[in-house]
Amino acid sequence: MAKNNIGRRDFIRFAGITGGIAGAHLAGLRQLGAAEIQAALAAQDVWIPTCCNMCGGTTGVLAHVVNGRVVKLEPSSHNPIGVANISTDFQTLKATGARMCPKGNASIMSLYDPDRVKKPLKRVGARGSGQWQEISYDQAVTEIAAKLANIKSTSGPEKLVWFTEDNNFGAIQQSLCNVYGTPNFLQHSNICDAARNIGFTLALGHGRPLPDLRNTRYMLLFGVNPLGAMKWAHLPRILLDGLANGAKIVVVDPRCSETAEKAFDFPGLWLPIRPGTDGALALAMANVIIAERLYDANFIANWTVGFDQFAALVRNRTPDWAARITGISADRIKQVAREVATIKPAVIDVWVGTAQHTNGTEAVRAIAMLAGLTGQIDAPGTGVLPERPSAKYRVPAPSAPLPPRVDGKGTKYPFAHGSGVYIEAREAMITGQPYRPKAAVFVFQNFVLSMPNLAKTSQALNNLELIVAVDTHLSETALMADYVIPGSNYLERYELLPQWVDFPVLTLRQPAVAPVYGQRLEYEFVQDLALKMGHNIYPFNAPYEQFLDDALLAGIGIGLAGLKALPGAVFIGGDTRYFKYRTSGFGTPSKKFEFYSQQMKDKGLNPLPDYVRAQDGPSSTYPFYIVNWKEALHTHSRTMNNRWLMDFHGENELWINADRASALGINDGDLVTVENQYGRAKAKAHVTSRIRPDVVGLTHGFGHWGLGPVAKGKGTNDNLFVPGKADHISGMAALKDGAVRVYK
Ligand SMILES: Nc1nc2c(c(=O)[nH]1)N[C@H]1C(S)=C(S)[C@@H](COP(=O)(O)OP(=O)(O)OC[C@H]3O[C@@H](n4cnc5c(=O)[nH]c(N)nc54)[C@H](O)[C@@H]3O)O[C@H]1N2
Ligand SMILES: Nc1nc2c(c(=O)[nH]1)N[C@H]1C(S)=C(S)[C@@H](COP(=O)(O)OP(=O)(O)OC[C@H]3O[C@@H](n4cnc5c(=O)[nH]c(N)nc54)[C@H](O)[C@@H]3O)O[C@H]1N2
Ligand SMILES: [Mo]
Repeated sequence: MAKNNIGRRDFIRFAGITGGIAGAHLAGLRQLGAAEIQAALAAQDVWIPTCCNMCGGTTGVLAHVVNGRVVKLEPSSHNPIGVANISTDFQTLKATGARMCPKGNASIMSLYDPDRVKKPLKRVGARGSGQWQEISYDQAVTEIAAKLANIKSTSGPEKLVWFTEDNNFGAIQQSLCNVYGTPNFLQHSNICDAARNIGFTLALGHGRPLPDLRNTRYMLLFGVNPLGAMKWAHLPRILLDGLANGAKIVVVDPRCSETAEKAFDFPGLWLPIRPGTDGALALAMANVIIAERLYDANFIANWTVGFDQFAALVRNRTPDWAARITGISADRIKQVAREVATIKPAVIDVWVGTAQHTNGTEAVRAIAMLAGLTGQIDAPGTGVLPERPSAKYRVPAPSAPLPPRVDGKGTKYPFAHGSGVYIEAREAMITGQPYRPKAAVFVFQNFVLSMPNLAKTSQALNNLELIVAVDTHLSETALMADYVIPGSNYLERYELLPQWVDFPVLTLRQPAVAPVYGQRLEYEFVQDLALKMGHNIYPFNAPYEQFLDDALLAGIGIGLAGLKALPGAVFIGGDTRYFKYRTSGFGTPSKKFEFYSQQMKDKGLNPLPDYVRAQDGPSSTYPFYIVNWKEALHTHSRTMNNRWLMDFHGENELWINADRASALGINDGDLVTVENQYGRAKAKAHVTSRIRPDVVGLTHGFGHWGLGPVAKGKGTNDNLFVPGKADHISGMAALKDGAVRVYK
C-alpha cells in the first residue's frame, strides 16, 4: 500500500488492527506468547502510526510493517511534532506533509541491530570485565527481587537509587519505588535541560516556553542549535520558514553551528561568545534596554514584580563590562539589545549550550529577563507557554513515610528539578554522605557515558553491591552491571506522550511489531519485579494496557481504544491560546513575571539573576575551553551502533580554530592528544575558522568501549574532560564546563 494514499479511513483501519491486538491485551494478552502476537501481526501490510524514540523528540511516524517486520518509517502528518508547534500552522502545513530526521529514518537499524541484548545476563567475572552468563528471565527477576528485599531489610529501602529516562514508563517505576519505600527515584532531566527549566520557572512560572519561530520577526538564540540538535523535528522547518518570511537571526554560540551559519545566508549575526558567560551578555543587553528606555513599560507595570531592583542591579552591568567577560564587543551588544527590544515579535530562547554550566540557571534567568523587559512572552511569534494534556496515572502511595533523599533535592538544592540530582547521588556513592547507596537500577540510561567525569562514575559504581541495567545494548553502564535485562526498542512498546507543542496534544506510541527477541518490555519487567517482591496490587497485577487505559480515561476522558481510533492515534484538545497570564497570572508565587524572586531570597539565594562565573575555565596549563554539542545524525550515546548512521558519520572530530592549530602544528585530520586533570584521549582534529580561538569542542556521545562492535573505539568521549559539578540552584550537571590542553 502506498503511504501517500493514507487517509483518515486507513488510519482507522490500522487502528482497528492494532486495536484488535490491544483488545486481546485487555482480555489477557499477558498469557499470549510472543509467537502468537507475531502471528497476529504477520502477513499484514500495514502502516502503524506511532511516535519515534530515537531521541526524546517523539516525532510522529508511520511504521510500514510487512509480514511482521518494520520495513520503512515515514513521518506522520497527523502529529504536530514534525509539522509545527502552533495550532494554526499545524492545520496549514500538515497538507504539505510532515518531517522526520535521519535518526528516525534509521530506526529500523536499531530495532533489528544484531548486537542487541537478547537474553538476561548475569555477571560472572569481575565487574566490568564483560564476562556473562545467559540466564532465564525468571531466574533474573527472582534473584534481583531477593537481593533488593535483602538490602531493604538489612540496610533500609532508601539504599536503592533508581535512575531512568523521562518520557518512558516513569509512572510504573515510580510506583515500584513507592511500594519498595525508596525516595530515590531519579530521571534524566537533571543531566539535560533542568537549568533551563528552573531558570524560566523562577522568572515566569513555567519551565518550557516554546519558540514560535515561524511567526516571529527576530530570533535571539542562546546556546541552542535547532538545525543540528533538533529537539523536535519541526524546529528546522519553522525556523527556516521564519527566516524566509523575513525574520532576522542572532545566534550566541562559541562555534558557528548549523543554525549560526544561517546568519550568513539571511540577515543576522553569529556572536561567538566565551563559554559560560551568557548571563553577562544578557545582563548587559538589559542594561542597554533599560538605559535607553526601550522596555515595554505597560507589560512591566501590569505583569511584573521587582523591576526597580533589577534595574539597579544592571546599572553597572554595562556593555563594556560584558565585552571583557564575553568577548563580544560593546557595539554588538548595544546593537542586538536595541534590535531585540524594537523588532517585534521576538523569540528570545536559550537551551543547553547555556544551561549546562555551573551558572546555568542564573544565565537562563538573565536571558528570561530580556523577554520580561520586552514583554515578549506568550504572544504570537514569541516564547509561547504550552498547555499540555496529561494522562493521570494511579500510582500507589508509599506504604510508610519515605526516608530523606540521597541527592539533596529540596534541601541542598532547594529549587532542584523534579528529576533529582544525579551528580549528588553519585557523590553519595563515593563519600557515603548523607548515606551510602547499595543498589542502583538503570533503566534506559547510559549513566557512565552521559555523566561528566568518568573516573568518579567508575569509583561510585564500584562501591555498589547491586547494579541492574535494563538496556537494549551492552552500554558502558550495562557493562558495569550485575544483571542486564534486555530492553525494548520503541517500535515494540506503548507510551502515552503529551507533546511539547503550543496546543494540547497527546499522542500514542504503540507496538508496530512484537518484541523481536520475545523479551518482556521494560514496564512488564517492573511489574514482574514488583509481583515477585510480593506487591500483588494495582498497577503491578493489571495488564499494562489497563494502567494506560485508566490513566487516559482519568486524564483526557478517552481510553486506549479511543486514542487508537483517532487519526494517527493523536488526541488534540484545543488550539493555541496566547496571553494566558492575562486571565490566570503567571505560575510564580506572585502570579507576576519576577525580575526579583522572593522565594530565592527566602532560601538564602540571590533574588536577582546576577552573573556568576562558571566554576571551571581555562588556565595556563589547560588553555582551551572544551565544549560539546549534539549533531543531526546522532543521539547522545545511543546511536553509535546504528550501522546506517555510523556510515554517514562514524566518529566525532575535535574542532579547533585554524590559527591556534597552525601555531600548534596541527593539521586537519591529525590525531591529537586532549588532556586535563580528569582525563586524556586521542581525537581527530577538525581545523576550522568556525570556532573561537580559545575553545575546542566535539559532539557528545562517542568514545564507546561498549554498546556494540560498530560503536567501539570510534571517536572521543567528551565526558572524560568535564569536572562533574552541579549548578547550585537546579542541581543540573555542568556538562559543558571544563578546560584542556591539546597537542600533537
Ligand atoms: N558532556 C555532555 N554530556 C551530556 C550531554 C552533552 O551535551 N554533553 N547531553 C546530556 C543530555 S542533553 C542528555 S538528555 C543526556 C542523555 O543521556 P541518557 O539519557 O543516558 O541517553 P543516552 O546516552 O542516549 O543513553 C541511553 C541508553 O539507553 C539505551 N537505550 C536506547 N533506547 C532504549 C530503549 O528504548 N529502552 C531501553 N531500555 N534502553 C534503551 C542505550 O543503549 C543507552 O545505553 O546526556 C547528557 N550528557
Ligand atoms: N540530533 C540530535 N538532536 C537532539 C538530541 C541529540 O542527541 N541529537 N538531543 C535532544 C536533547 S535531549 C536536548 S536537551 C536538545 C539540546 O539541544 P541544544 O540545546 O541545541 O544542544 P547542544 O547541541 O548540546 O548545544 C547547543 C549549542 O550550544 C553551544 N554551546 C556550548 N557551550 C556554550 C556556551 O557556553 N554558551 C553558548 N551560548 N553556547 C554554547 C554548542 O556549541 C551548541 O552548538 O537536543 C535534542 N535534540
Ligand atoms: Mo537532553
